[in-house]
Amino acid sequence: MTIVESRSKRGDSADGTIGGRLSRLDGRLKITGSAPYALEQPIKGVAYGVLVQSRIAAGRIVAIDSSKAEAAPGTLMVLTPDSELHLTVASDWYGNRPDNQPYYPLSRDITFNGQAVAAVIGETLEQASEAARLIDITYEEAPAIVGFDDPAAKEGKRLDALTVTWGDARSALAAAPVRIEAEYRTPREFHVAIEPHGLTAEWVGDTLTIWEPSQWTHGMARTYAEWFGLPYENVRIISPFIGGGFGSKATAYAYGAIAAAAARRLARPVKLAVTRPQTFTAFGGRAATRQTIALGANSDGVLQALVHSGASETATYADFPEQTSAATPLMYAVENFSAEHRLVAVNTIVPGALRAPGKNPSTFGLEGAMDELAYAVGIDPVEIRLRNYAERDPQSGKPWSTRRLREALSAGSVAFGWPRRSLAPRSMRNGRHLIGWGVACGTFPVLRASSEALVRILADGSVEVVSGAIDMGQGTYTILAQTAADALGVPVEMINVRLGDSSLPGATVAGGSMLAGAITGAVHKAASAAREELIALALNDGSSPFRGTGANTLTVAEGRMAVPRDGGMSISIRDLMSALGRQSIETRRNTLPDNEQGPDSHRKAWTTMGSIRGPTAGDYSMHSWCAHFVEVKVDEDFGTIRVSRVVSAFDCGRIYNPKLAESQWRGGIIMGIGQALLEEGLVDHRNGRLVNNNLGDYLVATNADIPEIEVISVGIPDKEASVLGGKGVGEVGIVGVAPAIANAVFHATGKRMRDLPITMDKVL
Ligand code: MCN
Ligand code: MOS
Repeated sequence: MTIVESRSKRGDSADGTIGGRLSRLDGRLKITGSAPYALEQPIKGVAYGVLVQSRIAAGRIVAIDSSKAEAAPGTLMVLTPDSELHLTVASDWYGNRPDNQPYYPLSRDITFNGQAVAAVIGETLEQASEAARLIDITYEEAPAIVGFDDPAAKEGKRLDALTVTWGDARSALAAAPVRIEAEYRTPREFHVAIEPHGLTAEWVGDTLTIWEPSQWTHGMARTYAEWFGLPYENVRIISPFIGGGFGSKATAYAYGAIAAAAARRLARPVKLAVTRPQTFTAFGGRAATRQTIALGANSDGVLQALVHSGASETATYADFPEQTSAATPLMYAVENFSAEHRLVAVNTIVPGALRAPGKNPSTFGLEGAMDELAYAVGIDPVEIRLRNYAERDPQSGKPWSTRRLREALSAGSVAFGWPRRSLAPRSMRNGRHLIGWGVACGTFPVLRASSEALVRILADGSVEVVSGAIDMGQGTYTILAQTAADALGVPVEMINVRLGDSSLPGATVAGGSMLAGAITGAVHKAASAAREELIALALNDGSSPFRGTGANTLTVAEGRMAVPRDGGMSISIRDLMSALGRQSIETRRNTLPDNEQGPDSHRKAWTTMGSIRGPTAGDYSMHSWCAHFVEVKVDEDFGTIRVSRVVSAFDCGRIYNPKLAESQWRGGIIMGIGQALLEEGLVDHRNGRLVNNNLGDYLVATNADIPEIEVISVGIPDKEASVLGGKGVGEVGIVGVAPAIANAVFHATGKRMRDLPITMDKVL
């Protein structure tokens, strides 16, 4: 899909270059309904698949009778656990793969309520849905562990890789003059992207085309290829537009294997739309967490010890740690430290990554505990964070690449008016409303990955930027047009960006807030190389009009090449291409230098997460940082809580497009407000079923819940973090919002909120 749109009319001359406030190039297409989403692709001859999910949480299917479904009008095929689909287990995220292990996306063994147990393919969606209802399944139910508070749940296994210690935390804690200790909890949370999941799968011979919303076309193509035993090149994932993913669209799931297997059997394209209720169990949301944090400090609030132990829920059949200790070792200087994380197996689908996995629940504990410490010693909560400021990474000992958290605290404090705050809880009010002001910090690591981009200068002077990377709303189309315009010296209107197709050059996942840094780097390098090539041709080619000028250097600006002197010759790139007789100039570059791409083949580098470089892979420790300042109004009679003001300051390095970055931060903050006050997956204790599996009962923040949100950038270019100096933006905004709100509710009411969401019953 090529996007050509006019730029925003802000009159800002820097609009189309890096750092300009260019509006989203895909914005008009999306809001006018002209952006084709995966399931809207008109595929000829498509049949409709409907997924049937288990109604028990643990046990076995003892009988499955699909005769009525098979006989129903329009039924083309019924798949059950007894259908042999001939699939093989694919690699995990990191590229590890067991040898020749068969993969059964449908199974008689049930480990969670909502597990895929059958599918019907019909001529129409209505017929398939009706037939799906007619499948008779007899279960033999086994006792289920419905959550980690279930008496049957175990303490869980400790993950050695997540155990961090230095100094002697327990003795230092015992000796500390001031000690606080508390448990913090977060419930199951879900992505609820507005575009639900699903796909259309079509086979032509042994090539497979999949239209499916994807945060990672290359990674998902690899999975499908491995499931079906195909060469990687034989699978194509097409995903030009995505209605939000938040971590849920980075992986191919069982329903995808089922739809593609059905399409192969039927020799007909199959579309399978996951229904809204099914999106709560067809893939995993954020795991429930609990964590205990003990802080030891002196009477000035200077930390002496931190002891942290956390746990998260996982499935019985696979592990996904929602790492409560993800932020704890990073935020504050402390000489004695210990943290561990346990995984508790319960009957759920394996949880997954949801915006800022780990960092998000981790800061809910730590930033709440720091607030509790501030009150225990009678120090302002901003001041206590400055007193314990980590001047270098306490865990790795490496210097920060850039860490402007002090600047974030100070800019946020000034903009919010924090100095006017009175320390005591319940000391600020407005009529019936108790007013509370809270602060909390957040962080997210800089991850770096190999990604390629192709830049093509065409005969008409326009430029194509091509990559298999995706845009799910975060702004990739737009920032890549800006990056190419900047590097080439071509107006942004002349740039066409093509994304969202695994047959295009390889790119890493739009995840871990790493895509913008990775792919702007590749585009910048490729566009700069294209510009150099064009200049070299203009200087050296026999048919170049610049041959007679005697120039030994040329400039490119606003789509024209010129001799850099007053009155020097200047011609448009289009005329130059024509004079040179060139149809195109094409360059392809990788964002990582050759020596940092690791031993893996390029393909492996962008189809797995195995070669991603973590925040301390080099000489520095690299992270984004933020500080949130929040005001809440709590109705003393009713216990209702409104977030009435938010000011947040961010250090995300250089910002490629402030308009889009601000929108990313606000989006994260809005999700954080929902997380703090509304979101909670509720499990029926009788059958392990998620009861609020719809947008009416699983509450997320709406416009009416959201106040004015002021966001401030305090970042400076970080040359270690990425080619252009930016750090991650997409996830850090949600990190620290919930604890800032909980801290504000304490300030308003005097009650500690350690268990999300903060509902009125907890406040009264
Ligand atoms: N940006 C910038 N300057 C920087 C870095 C980023 O201006 N230094 C802006 C750009 O507009 C860029 C965007 O922020 O497109 C996000 O960049 P980045 O932080 O690199 O994140 P990714 O591109 O890797 O996007 C993934 C990230 C994640 S992991 C989740 S989860 C998330 C998020 O983005 N899901 C989103 N933001 C989302 N936004 C929307 N609308 N929908 C989702 O599902
Ligand atoms: Mo984001 S949870 O890494 O897709």
